[in-house]
Amino acid sequence: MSAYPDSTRPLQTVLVANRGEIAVRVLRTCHEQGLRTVAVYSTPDRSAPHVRLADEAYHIGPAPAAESYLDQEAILKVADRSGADAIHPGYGFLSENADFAEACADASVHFVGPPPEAIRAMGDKTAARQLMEEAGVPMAPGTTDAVATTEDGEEIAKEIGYPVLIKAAAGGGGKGMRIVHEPENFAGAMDRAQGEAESSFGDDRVFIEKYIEEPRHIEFQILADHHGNTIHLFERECSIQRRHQKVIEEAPSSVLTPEVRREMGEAAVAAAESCGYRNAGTVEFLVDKDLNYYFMEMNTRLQVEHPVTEWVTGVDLVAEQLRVAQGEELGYTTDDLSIDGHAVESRIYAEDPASNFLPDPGPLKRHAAPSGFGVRVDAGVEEGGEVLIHYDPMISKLTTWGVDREDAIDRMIRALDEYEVAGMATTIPFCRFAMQHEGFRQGDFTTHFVDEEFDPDALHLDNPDRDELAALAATLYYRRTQEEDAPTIASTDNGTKEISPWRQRRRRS
Ligand code: MV4
Repeated sequence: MSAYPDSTRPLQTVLVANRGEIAVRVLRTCHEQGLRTVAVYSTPDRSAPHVRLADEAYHIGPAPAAESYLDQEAILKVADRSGADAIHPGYGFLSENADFAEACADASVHFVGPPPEAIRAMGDKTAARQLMEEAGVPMAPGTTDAVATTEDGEEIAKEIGYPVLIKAAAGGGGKGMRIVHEPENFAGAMDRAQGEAESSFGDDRVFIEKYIEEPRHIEFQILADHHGNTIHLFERECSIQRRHQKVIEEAPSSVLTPEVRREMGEAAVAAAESCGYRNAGTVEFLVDKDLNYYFMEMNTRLQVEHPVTEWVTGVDLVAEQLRVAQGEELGYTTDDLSIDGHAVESRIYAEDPASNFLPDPGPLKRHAAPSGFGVRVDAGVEEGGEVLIHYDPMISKLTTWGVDREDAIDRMIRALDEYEVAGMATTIPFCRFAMQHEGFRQGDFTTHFVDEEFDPDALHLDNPDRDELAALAATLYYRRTQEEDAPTIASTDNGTKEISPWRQRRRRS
């Protein structure tokens, strides 16, 4: 039996059960609220930014997450020793672990997240589809139960009409998914989907949905308190991703009309209410070109891309999570909020976009992040630190705000140009590519953008480092060949200054 902590007692000490940028982000709001903070860390994270930022820090184990950031007992022991009355799980790690949320309750510590029952319901995608059906939330045609046999599956696929998608009931984030275009491929695909589901989740149940061909991924931010108030904070557009890893997000979506936004927002609130949701969460939809929308899944955590929502609503989502956790009422509705301007996020990963986004972790020799009006950087590593191979290779999230979408994108390009990283390849060139891509700038793209539009060769054409490399090469050449042949960079015969052709390249016409 879970003994929920007294939700009317104000929080005093928050343990952040995470690392990297999200731990830093949560700690910052805690400190603004006057809360005492406790960090936990693995051996290679001993001098990481989140450790130094917290009031206290406790070692919980070696590098492997299973022996540190996923070690429930070790984390609960720290909560006990440090007197923490709440645990913020961030995203990833234990954030969507219903057993951990329950263990927190048993230890009379607030889990800053939804009740275990809501995590469980949304973690099982067939259970989620059943709840959505009852709540009247639109879904792609398909089954609300696991498919029992291949024959049943073939029957259902025929009814729905091809192409169909076979998904793992215990899945999410794209694991164990198979697209089937032709009836003769169904049996084999179902077999492989079940095998992958079994080996990934220890649960071979699969279900079937109509495959939506060229969708956009649009998700709604939810907040729910313990007094029956559930609201949404509008949407984020997250279609620019590769292999189910988002790279660029924005708020609001440039395709939703006010009417569709209101309708989808109401559907998202109904989805959250259907599972007794509390705290911050996200309802994901697929949206087709005619703006039909279909429930995809609900993420029962604070999301990586939450800053774009914070930019356009002015709401600190972590502060709201903490307020709700200590039993306060939200005190406002969606109607009290409005969308102010536009925000874009570029995820800066230690990955090489020229080599199929291969992770490139290691020491961060230089890290000079951009700043200035409308620029926010949430970084989890710093210069002199290291992007560790054991965890997610994200260096930072760069978000920009603008009065409108074009303004936010132009500011993003400026910020990407200022961003200096040395020691590893990063996704900065990819993000610049996207920001300058005509289709992206027009808002004309789907989840297939990276696969269909991104050509790694295009990176070399517009890399500001190229200016510096060219200047360096010219200087070296000049020194070696001596005097006579001095290259004439950025000057003309009559001595008047001219903009270097390298710089001109970067200017958008
Ligand atoms: C879909 C779909 C098309 N039709 N469902 C991907 C992750 C998992 N959450 C579900 N996913 C999808 N479900 C139907 N009925 C296409 C995807 C999908 C996708 C969705 C959002 C963003 C990127 C994606 C990339 C590939 C597939």
